[in-house]
Amino acid sequence: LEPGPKAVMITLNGYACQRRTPLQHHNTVLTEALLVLAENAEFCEDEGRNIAFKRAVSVLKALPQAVRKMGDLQGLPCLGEHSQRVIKEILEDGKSREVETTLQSEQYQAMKSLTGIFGVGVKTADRWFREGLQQPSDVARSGQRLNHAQQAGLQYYNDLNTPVTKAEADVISRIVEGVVQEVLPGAEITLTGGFRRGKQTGHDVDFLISHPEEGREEGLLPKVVSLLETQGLLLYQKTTRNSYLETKEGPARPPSNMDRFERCFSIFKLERPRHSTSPEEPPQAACEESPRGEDSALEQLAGERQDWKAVRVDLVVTPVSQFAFALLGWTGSQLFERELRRWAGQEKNMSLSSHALFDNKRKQYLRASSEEEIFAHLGLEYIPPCERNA
Ligand code: DGT
Ligand code: MG
Repeated sequence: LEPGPKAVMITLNGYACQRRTPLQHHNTVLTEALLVLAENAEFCEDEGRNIAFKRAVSVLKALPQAVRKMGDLQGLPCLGEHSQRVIKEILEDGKSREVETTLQSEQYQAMKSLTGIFGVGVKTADRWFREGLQQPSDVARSGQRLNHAQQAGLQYYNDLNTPVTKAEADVISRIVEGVVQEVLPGAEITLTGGFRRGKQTGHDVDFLISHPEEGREEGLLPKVVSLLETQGLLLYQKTTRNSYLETKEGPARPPSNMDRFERCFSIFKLERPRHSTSPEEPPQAACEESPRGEDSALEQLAGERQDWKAVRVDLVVTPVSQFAFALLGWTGSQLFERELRRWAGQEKNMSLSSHALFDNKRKQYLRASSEEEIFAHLGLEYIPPCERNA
């Protein structure tokens, strides 16, 4: 009897921060479907279900090959009954009824459009939806009271929903670098977020700003922002002050998602390179097809196609003693971060934030000047940024 092809059982660790998750993977049909359900759970404020689907997705992303049959999933962590049901249906029928229904539902579509407005979260979007608003143009017409962020979000809706390219991120890097050097020579900027993980596009551009001498970074951000404003480079900005404090007892509150760095949420006004003369990758290709091009009211809202593009930029200032933690915390992915904190708490009795790592048993902070040291403190194998795409 000929031996059949040997079944190779893949084993994966239970926490995403113990796994290598590349940007490109073999199961996009499955992950895209499950992400719709994750997103829908988020819209319904069902966090448990949202995370469960995202964990399932991250396991599929880490697989070295495409899933072809349910047996391929044997022994894998984080694949709950619901996710398995969806996967089974897609493997058998090519699609999932639940996913199709979700994609077509009025609520899902409205929530997706409305939460796509910068400054609008699930709670606001849900209230608007229940008031009968379904898209940004409805909001504009309805005379809702909007805060400054939301006004900017509406005004630049099309641009802010067009992916930012790596080429655009590089142009912004040079602008930020120049301004930061002018304000404080010797200060350093680092591109973080998805671009540091190797993504070619993103929804925003994230930077850390620091100075090799502790304390020199204080007071830097308002000056940087004001210089950017003077140069007409900002369409919107909101700066929050640093509110981080260390105590002997450890982090004052359980580490939350929001960190306490001095930080500027902004919208840059980025010149579009001219077609013929620019050596840059022209962003036009990405902009031609607006994701909501059918909405003419919005086209008017955004005005004529300008020779600039609105781009979301986050500037975060960190003292050099916290730099490694900030770098790890801002590189993402979001799920990778969440899993790191869960690992620290559940497996190591430690509290990890973008500022520090605290050992709850020994009641002491564990210092680190590189990401490698933080992984070592946590007893984890080092995972480079390009493999943190969980
Ligand atoms: P993108 O921009 O769509 O390509 O995706 P990312 O991965 O760059 O995600 P983004 O820009 O939302 O955030 C970058 C990482 O920074 C993400 O993994 C989570 C983290 N992050 C975002 N906002 C905060 C925050 O307020 N506090 C902390 N500690 N981390 C944050
Ligand atoms: Mg980002």
